[in-house]
Amino acid sequence: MDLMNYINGRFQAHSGDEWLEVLEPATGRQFARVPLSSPSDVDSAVLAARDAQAGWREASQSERADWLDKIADELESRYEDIASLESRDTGKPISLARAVDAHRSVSNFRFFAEMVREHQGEVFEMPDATNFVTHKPVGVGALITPWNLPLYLLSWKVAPAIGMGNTVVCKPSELTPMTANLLMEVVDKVGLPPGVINLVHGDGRGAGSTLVSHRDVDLVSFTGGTLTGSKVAEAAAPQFKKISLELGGKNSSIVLDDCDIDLAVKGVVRSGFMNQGQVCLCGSRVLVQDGIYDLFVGRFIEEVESMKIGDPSDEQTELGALISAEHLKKVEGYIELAKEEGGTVLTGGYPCLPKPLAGGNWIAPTVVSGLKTDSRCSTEEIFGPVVTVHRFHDDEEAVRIANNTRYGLAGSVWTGDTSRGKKVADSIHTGMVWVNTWLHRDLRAPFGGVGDSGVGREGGKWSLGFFSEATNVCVKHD
Ligand code: TXE
Repeated sequence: MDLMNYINGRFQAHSGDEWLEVLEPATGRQFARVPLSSPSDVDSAVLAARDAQAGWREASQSERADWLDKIADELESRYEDIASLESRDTGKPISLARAVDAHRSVSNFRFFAEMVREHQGEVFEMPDATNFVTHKPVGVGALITPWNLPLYLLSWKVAPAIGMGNTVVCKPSELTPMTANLLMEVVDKVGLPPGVINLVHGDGRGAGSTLVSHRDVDLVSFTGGTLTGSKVAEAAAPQFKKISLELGGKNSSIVLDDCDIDLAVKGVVRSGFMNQGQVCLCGSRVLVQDGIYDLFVGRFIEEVESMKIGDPSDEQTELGALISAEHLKKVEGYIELAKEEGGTVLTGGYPCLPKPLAGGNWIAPTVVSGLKTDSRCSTEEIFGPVVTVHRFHDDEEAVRIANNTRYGLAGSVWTGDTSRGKKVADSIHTGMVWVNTWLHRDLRAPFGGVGDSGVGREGGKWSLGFFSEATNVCVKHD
C-alpha cells in the first residue's frame, strides 16, 4: 500500500519520488510505503489550511463540536481497524491497541466535542467597566506526533485544535503513518470542509522542520524526543509561534514500606513495561524502601518473567516488539552500559519466538539492580523495556532520588497511607504524579512536564487555552 498526503480535502500524491518503507516491528517485513514529502508539499498543505481559516473560524462552537462528534462516530465504527493497524504498525499487543489506542482516539474527539460545545468566555466586572474575555482561534497549527501512540496522540491535538477554530497540518511519525491515513479517510467520509485538516507524510528533516519554520504556521504542538523538541523550539522561536512541547521522561515508581505489595507489584510492572516501555510516562526507575526491598524485588521479577511476549496479534500477548531495529540497538546499548556501570541484570535477554517473528525487534523485559542513582542508565531516557531498581531508606531520600534527573514528567507512589503518598507526590518535581495507580487519566486534568520533559500543558481547559488566543475587550460603563 502506498500512502498519500491529504491536502485541501483530497488525497494527493507527493511531488517527489522519494519513499520510506513502513515495516512491521514484529517481523521486519515491509507492508506499506510512506511518501517523503518535500517542502513544496508542506507549502501546499499550509496554504490549504490558511485558505480554510476564514470559513472555519466563522463556524459556531456548536457547529465545530458537531463535526468532532461526527468524526468520533465514524472512528468508532472503525474501532477494530484502528486497533489492528496500530498493532501491526507499532508492534504493540492487539489487546493494548484496542483498550488504549482505539479507545482513546474515539474518546478524545468526544471529550473535546463536549468541552468546545460548553466552552464560554469569561466576564470580569470592575466598578466602572466590564471585561469580556473571548477565545479566538490562533490560526494554522502544525501538529507533530511520534510513533509510540500514533492516533491516540494525533487525536489529542487535532480535536481541540479544530474545535477552537484553528485549521491544521498534521505530520505523523514516518515510522507509524497508518492510522493518520485512516483518520484522513474518516475526515473525508464525514465531509469536513476542505483544508480544515491536512496531512503531510515524511521525515523530520524534509517535512517536519519545514512545517515548523513555515511563515504561515502560527502554532506548533509537538510530542516526541527531547533532542528533537529542542530543534523544534529553536525553529519556532524567531517567529514567536505558540508552542507546546511534550517530550521524554525518566519517571520514578516509589514503593513505600507500608504499601499493598500485590497492588504495587502489578502497578509497577504495568508502569514499567506497558507498550514495551515506550510510553513517556513509564516508570523506568523503581525505588523501593529498605524494609521490603528483597520481598518486593523478588515478587517483581516473578511477575515480569510471567509476562507473555510474542505475536502482537495474539489476544494473550502482553509484550510486543520494539518500534525499529535502530531503536532496539539503542536499548541494547543501554543494557550493555548498565553492566559497564556496575549493574546486575536480574532478568532479561532475548525471548524464544516462532520463526515468522525472527526478523522483528525483540528483547525480553529487563530489570537491572545495583546501579548508582546518578548513573547514566538510571537518569537517561531509555524508552524501552528496561527498568532499574534502587533501594532507599526514608521518604526524603526517595524524593531526592526521584528529583535527580533532568526530566520532570511523571511518577507514581505506592503506599498504604494516602496522606503520606500525597506528601511524597507533592515533593516530586514533575507535571504529574499518581498515588496507588498509574496512567489513570481524567481528560480534564493538565498533562505535561517540566525541565527536559517539555513546556506547556495540554488536556481539558489547558488544551482549549493553548489552541486559542484569549482576547479581552474592556468596556467602560456609561
Ligand atoms: O522521535 P522524534 P524518535 C523519545 C525516545 C526516543 C527518542 C527519539 O527516547 O528514543 O525520543 O525518538 C518529527 N522538526 N521519544 O527519533 O525524532 C518526526 O518525524 C520537526 C519520546 O523517533 O522526536 C516525528 O513525527 N519535526 C516520545 C516526531 O518529530 C521533526 C515519543 C517525533 O520524532 C524533526 C517518541 C524536526 N527537526 C520518542 N525531527 C514521547 N514524548 O512520548 C523529527 N521530527
